[in-house]
Amino acid sequence: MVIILGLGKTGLSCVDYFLGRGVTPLVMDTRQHPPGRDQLPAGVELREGLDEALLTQAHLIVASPGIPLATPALKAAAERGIDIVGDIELFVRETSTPVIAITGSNGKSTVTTLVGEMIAEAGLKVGVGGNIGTPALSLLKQPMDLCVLELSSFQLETTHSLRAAASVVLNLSEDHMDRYAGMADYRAAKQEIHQHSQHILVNRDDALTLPDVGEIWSSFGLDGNAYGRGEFDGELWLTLHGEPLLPVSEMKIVGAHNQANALAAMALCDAVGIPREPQLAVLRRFEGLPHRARFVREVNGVRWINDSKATNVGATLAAVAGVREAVKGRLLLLAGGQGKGQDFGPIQALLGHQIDHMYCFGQDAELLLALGEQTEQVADLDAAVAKAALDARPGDWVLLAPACASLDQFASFEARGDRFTERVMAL
Ligand code: LK4
Repeated sequence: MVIILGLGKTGLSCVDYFLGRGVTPLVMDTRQHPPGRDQLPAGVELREGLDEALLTQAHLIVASPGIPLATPALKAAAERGIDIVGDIELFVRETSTPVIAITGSNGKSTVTTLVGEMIAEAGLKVGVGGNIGTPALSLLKQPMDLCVLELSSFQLETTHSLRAAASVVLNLSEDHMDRYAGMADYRAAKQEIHQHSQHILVNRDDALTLPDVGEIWSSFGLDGNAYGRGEFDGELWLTLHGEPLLPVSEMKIVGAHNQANALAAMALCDAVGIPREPQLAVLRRFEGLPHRARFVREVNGVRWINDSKATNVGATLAAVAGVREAVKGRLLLLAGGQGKGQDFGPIQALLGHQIDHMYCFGQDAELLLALGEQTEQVADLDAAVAKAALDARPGDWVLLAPACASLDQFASFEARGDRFTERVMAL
């Protein structure tokens, strides 16, 4: 018996995978109305709650990244020697396509998208998926020369057979402290990506990205070494071993963090033999991801920016650093949701300096409210938009970069960003 734990888009891709191999799985989900239940094929049973007696009889359990392995029923199954895997493990067991594997606390969707576009631009067939967009198992339906996977720490916890052609941990900052015992534990989950990798790429500006075992293939960073940066004719360039590759002024995505993302994408493409020209063509045209530092609208001289994808403190810091220089007036930040046990200290350090005022909403609003004088609590995101619109003066910018997961109030950060955009367009 195969049990799929957790439905949603990924759970459905697992159901589809097993049905295609003549196995009818059983689906369990702790939620009363799990997303995707209306698309469940006829004949596949969905049970509410985790039935420990059944779980401990399974031959294979496929666990959703949304369900902790520390859940008692799963621990009981693991203790009985039952194989517990994730959808990524099933995918890598099945495919012979070389995989470029990307993780990190921030930037992974951007780098995954860049690498995917660079490979396509080089004329190769590429599959892009994992934690971004398409579940990995759905990629098996298309012909692929190369595959680019964005992997979360939760996905890596249930993946053991990955042998990446190239792998990277882009950076590490606090996130998911509600699911990990501490940073060491979180880092250990991420480092699994390098097991048996053919090209290990590290961020030389972030010591936590260095592997404990395995040989480093190359590094990226903001200085002049390896994949790095340098000045030529008074302009900042992306470089390789000090040789100029592209002036950063030719890229549409801005900020040091995006220059690091661009360097990482080029390094990963070099590792698998993608030529430079298609890499540069993509870097010149890429405008950034939806919900990632996206300009929504200017109303009465006030600019509104959507960075709903900022689901942790590190992402909020990058968003603030990315826009601050361009802001002539004040920067008003909308933040809140599920803090996941993070330390909000780094945001406190910017209050009254880079961040002039913060509107706090959602589950952990009070933790944010307590950071300083320049904070106020509002009922929800709609109220935050309404209040900021009243307060803002010409020259001010309003930034949604919540530093929190959205799941207390929204289906996803995308739904949160869509709602923000809708409210701003209605002003
Ligand atoms: N059985 C079961 C079962 C019960 C409950 C499965 C799944 C759930 C809850 O659903 C989740 C779906 C996606 C829980 C998640 C999840 C994704 C928990 C955590 C993640 S995540 O950490 O990969 N991504 C969130 C984050 O980075 O905080 C994204 C948050 C957001 O979109 O705002």
